[in-house]
Amino acid sequence: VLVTNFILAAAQISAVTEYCGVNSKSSDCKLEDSGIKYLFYDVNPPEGFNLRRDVYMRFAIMLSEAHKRGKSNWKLVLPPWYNLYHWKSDRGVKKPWSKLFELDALKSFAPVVEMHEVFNNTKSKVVELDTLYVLENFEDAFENGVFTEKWEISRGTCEHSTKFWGYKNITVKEILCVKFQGKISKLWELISQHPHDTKVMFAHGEIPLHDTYGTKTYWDCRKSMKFNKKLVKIAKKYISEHLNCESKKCKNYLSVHWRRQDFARSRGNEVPSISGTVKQILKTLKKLPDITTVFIATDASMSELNKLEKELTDVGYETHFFLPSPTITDEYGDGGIAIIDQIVCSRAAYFIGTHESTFTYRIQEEREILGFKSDTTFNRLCPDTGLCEEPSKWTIIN
Ligand code: GFB
Repeated sequence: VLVTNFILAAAQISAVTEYCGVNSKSSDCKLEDSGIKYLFYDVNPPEGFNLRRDVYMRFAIMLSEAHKRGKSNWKLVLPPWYNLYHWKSDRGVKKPWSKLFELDALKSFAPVVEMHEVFNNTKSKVVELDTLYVLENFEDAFENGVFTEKWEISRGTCEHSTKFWGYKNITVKEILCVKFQGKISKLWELISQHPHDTKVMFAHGEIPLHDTYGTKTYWDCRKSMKFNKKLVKIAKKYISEHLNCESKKCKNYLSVHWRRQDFARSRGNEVPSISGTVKQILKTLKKLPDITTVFIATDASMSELNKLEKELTDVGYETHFFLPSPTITDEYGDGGIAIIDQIVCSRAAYFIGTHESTFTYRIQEEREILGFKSDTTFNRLCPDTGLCEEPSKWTIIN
């Protein structure tokens, strides 16, 4: 009897696997029977694109490592890019990751799915989360001067949104407020408290720390975040037509990431004025006699940018910045334009970034992947006056 039961069970499992396998039509697939579990996450709403990319990596590594240890039924749900504070042209749009990144490349590293795939795999088209964990920081990270990894379900209420990226058909059974400090894999302890859950979500996914910051695994994950091929094509065409280079490692232009707007307002002491910026670019160009072209990536207003451009062209430097066509803006939005700027910056002979901007960090990583020498990458704009701390160098591990 035991053997027969075993054979029957095995046949059932294989039927389900077949039913929900890679080649199955997702609308026919009964997710509830397939044993797949979904991990959703979201990030503090005011956080921008490039911190979100880092939070993605923490979760992707958590899931990829878990897969290696047998937790192969968990999938990470990619939260759509929705109403990001800085992306004014994309209001109300739920942008899937495939618009900005190559999904196959992401999937080659971690078991990820787009939100629309989850809906397609759910017959009722309603996603009911079993538990939403709203993460919060402990008031005091250092108890008696020591940082220990810990979590605690809080009794009180915590701030959270149940809007779920504007979807009306995502609901939640239970919400738990959790004070959390430590590495991301510690979240498995929370998940294991409710072993029957098949859909869990973490709000404030930026609170848990990387398990493996800067290691080979970190870089393998980072390398898998390949930009959407169509965006790469647009950037390459721009570099070829305006910056006169056909290679991934150009020799003939300098690039600058000049972060302004809210960053300049909140970090006035760290960010140079327009003429302070020009002075520093010129100082660097003096050391690079073969370079006469400058590319500026920025979120500055047109009037600020025009001033900067004029000051550079007045002294003989060809100055460029990427102006998207309405078609590109409509198709890819502010996120796509940010990526094009990042690609152009990453291929320059020399790069100067904005101190502590995650937009700059992601360009530096891209340059590490391309194999540029560190001293052409880890350079920063300094404030007009006062100290100018050296930028940290996060070099690649292959
Ligand atoms: O990526 P991001 O969060 O880096 O920057 P920081 C925010 C957004 O600004 C990006 C736009 O998603 C872009 O939409 N942006 C910034 C740019 N620089 C450029 C650029 O050179 N080109 C283009 N096309 N767009 C932090 C935020 O920003 O700044 C925090 O994450 C907070 O939420 C803080 O706002 C002050 O790390 O620079």
